[in-house]
Amino acid sequence: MKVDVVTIFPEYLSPLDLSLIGRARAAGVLDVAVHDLRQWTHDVHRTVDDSPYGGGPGMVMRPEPWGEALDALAPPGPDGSARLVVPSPAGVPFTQSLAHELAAEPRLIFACGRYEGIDQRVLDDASRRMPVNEVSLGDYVLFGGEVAVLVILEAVVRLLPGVLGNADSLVEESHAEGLLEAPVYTKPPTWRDLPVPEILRSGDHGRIARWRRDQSLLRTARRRPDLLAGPAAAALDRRDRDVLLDTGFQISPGDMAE
Ligand code: JAH
Repeated sequence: MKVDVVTIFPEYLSPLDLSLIGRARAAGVLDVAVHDLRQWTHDVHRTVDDSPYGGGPGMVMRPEPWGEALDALAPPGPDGSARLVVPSPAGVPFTQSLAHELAAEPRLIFACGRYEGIDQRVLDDASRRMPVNEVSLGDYVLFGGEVAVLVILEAVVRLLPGVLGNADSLVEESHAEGLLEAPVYTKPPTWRDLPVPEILRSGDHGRIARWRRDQSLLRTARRRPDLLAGPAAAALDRRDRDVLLDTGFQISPGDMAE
C-alpha cells in the first residue's frame, strides 16, 4: 500500500517512523510519504489560509495549494486508483468496517486540515476523480487532522497482510460480533488482594466461554447501549437476551432475532 499525507506540520507525522508502522514500512508492505502543503504555495509568505466567505470565526484553508497538491499526487487522467481520506469532526464515523475497506486499497491520500477546515471545493473537485471519505473519529474537535491520520493509519496498517500474526485476527472477529470484549487477566493469580475471577482458572472452557459472553453483554449494555440498539441485537440468542433482561436492560422486540 502506498500512502501520501499532506499537512502543514510534517513533523507531527514522525510517529509513523516508529514501532509497528515503522516495521510495516521496513518490511515493504507499506510506503508512506509525508508532504508539506506549503510546497504548493507560490507567494512569499507561503499562505495556506484566508477568512471564511459568509463570515464567522477563524480561517479556512485556501483551495489553490490543495488543488495543486492533489493534482501532483493523483494526476487527473487514467490510473484512478487513489482514495482521498479527510479527517473532520463533520465526517462520517470511522469504524472497523471502514478500516477494512481502506486496507484493501492500493493507494491512500490523507489531507490534514487545520483552522476551520478546507474549502469544500477541494473535496468536490477531488471527488470528480477519486473516492473521497470525510471521516470523524468521534464527537470532539482537534487542532487539525494530523493526529486523526495517525489513528486511522494504525487501524488500517495492522490489517495489512504480513504486518501482524494470527493472534490479532481473532481479536478482530470478536469485535465483529458488535459487543465490547470481556475483561482480561494474567498472572499472578492474586495481585494487591485482587484475585483473578475463579472461573478463568477452572479449566472449564464451556463455563469460561459463557462467563466471557455474559461479561461482554453486561459491559456493552452499561457502557455502549447504542451497540445493542442496532444490528448487533440481531446476533443475540435467547440466552443472551435472558442475561440482559436479568439486569433490567430493555431490548426492543424489533431488534431481536426470533
Ligand atoms: C479539526 C481539521 N473526530 C476527530 C477530529 C478529526 C479532525 C479534526 N478534529 C477532530 C479537525 C480542525 C481542522 C480537522
